[in-house]
Amino acid sequence: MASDSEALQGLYDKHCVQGFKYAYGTAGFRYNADVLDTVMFTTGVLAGLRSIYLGGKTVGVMITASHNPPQDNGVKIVDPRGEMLEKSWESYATELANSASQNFASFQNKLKELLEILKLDLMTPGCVAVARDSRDSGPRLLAAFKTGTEVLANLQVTDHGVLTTPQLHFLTCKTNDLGQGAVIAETLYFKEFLSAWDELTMLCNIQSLPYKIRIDAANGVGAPKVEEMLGARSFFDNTFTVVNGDWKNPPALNHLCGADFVKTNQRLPQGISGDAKQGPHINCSFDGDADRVVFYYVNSVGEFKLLDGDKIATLFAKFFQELLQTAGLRDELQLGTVQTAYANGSSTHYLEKMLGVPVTCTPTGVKHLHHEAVKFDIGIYFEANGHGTIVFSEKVTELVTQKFSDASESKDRHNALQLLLVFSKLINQTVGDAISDMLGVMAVLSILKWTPEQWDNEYTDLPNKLIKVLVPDRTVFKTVNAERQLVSPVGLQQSIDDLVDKFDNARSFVRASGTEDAVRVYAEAATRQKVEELVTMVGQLVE
Ligand code: NG1
Ligand code: ZN
Repeated sequence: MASDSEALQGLYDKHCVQGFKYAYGTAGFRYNADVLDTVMFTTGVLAGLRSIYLGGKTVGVMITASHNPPQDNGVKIVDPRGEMLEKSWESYATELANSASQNFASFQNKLKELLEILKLDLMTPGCVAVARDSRDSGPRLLAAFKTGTEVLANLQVTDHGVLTTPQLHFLTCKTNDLGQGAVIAETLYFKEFLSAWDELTMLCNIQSLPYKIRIDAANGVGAPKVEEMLGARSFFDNTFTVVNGDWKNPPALNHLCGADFVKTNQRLPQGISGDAKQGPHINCSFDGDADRVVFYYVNSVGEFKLLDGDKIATLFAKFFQELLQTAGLRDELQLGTVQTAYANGSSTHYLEKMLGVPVTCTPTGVKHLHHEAVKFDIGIYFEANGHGTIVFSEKVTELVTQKFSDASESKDRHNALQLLLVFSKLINQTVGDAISDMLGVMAVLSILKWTPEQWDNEYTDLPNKLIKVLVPDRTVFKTVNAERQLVSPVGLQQSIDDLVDKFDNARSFVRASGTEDAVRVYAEAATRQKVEELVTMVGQLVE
């Protein structure tokens, strides 16, 4: 405890260094691990304050840099229901970090100011749950974080060790649901999703997966977790293989593998071959903290075919629409999808025009998508990179339960109603979750009896390309209209539009990354060659 100045300075001096300027970005603070000690310390303080502000509810903290290279790390705060930190607190987090990065006096003043604005007392009890991914900077940064929590006198800190990001979100939510005294451990996560899987396979009479699945775990924390989880059920015996599972070798993390590598390069990761002798199978890749998943296969003529976040969203949309129809709830429950500007134009067209499912477009970052998705009764949101989930409103459970008690309903209808409930348990509703999403997709494919090709054939992606352009100052790139139009630098959008007009079926937009010091340029066009041309030309305009 550090209510007096000297003790506070003692804690500050242990980890804080001066000179770096931080900003809470798309997914919290994320930088090279060497510059993170100060912000880890202040995040310890801030997470504690957030818990006190919320009446002692447990606030989660995840130390990870997801798909970024091994030398990076990061930290983000998770609110009590498992959702991302409330927006107004992102500024407090940034201000506190930057004050500490100036000197001790600034930090002390900023802390005092925050306590006054928020009307908080450092003596009030609070709870924080923390976990980290497999990066080698994790333990050092965790220590800085824990020292930060010591600034608060009565803060209970639960260290969950090494977890996937969605496990931490889930456990944070469960801790608050179950209340004081409940034993909250990782086993709860495995139990919850495995029971839903058991229920689903029993209900649909699924004895085994229709084909084998190869999981590229990006040499990250997803590897031991998915092995432990699926290993607990004989159902999965001989049906899954984990490749790139070397999570104890941090330099291998995300290197030539993982969801981001596969999506960005549109090719197979290291360790997975397109060999036809493998027998029927599907592949998927997690990212470094297992909150993203993309699927892929190699077709009969040897082409790599990606089934990304858009394909996952459309698969679920089609499935849930039919389920609602069979359940007799199509008019009563609103199904909708949420995408970002990076969603392939063909997927948006398929959802809106072929399925008739509404699509909302939001800025990049799951916090924006989640916020819109909860406005639907069944809200499906996925970023094209494979980060997403499905959220179910309370009305779903209420209506299903009500209809379920009506004995006059047919057997098919009963089954559909039950399936709706089971899916709401199989899906990790708190945040995108590679393991839970993977099981959700495998469940749908098993029920529909679809091969990867059948899934893929629902619509054809427009050729697309995403590139990074390094610029002297990315903050000058400002956008509106869910990031689809630039308002600064003045005139640039007009030049992009003029270029796009010269191509058929084309689209392109530019925005500053929230997680890397670069500007991203996305383009779609009618052919691969045209998209290469367009993206290169727009890239040149940006430079
Ligand atoms: P930025 O760097 O802001 O584009 C990237 C991803 C986001 C999201 C965050 C958080 C793309 C184009 N952007 O954000 O979708 O996943 O990282 O990890 O994939
Ligand atoms: Zn991630």
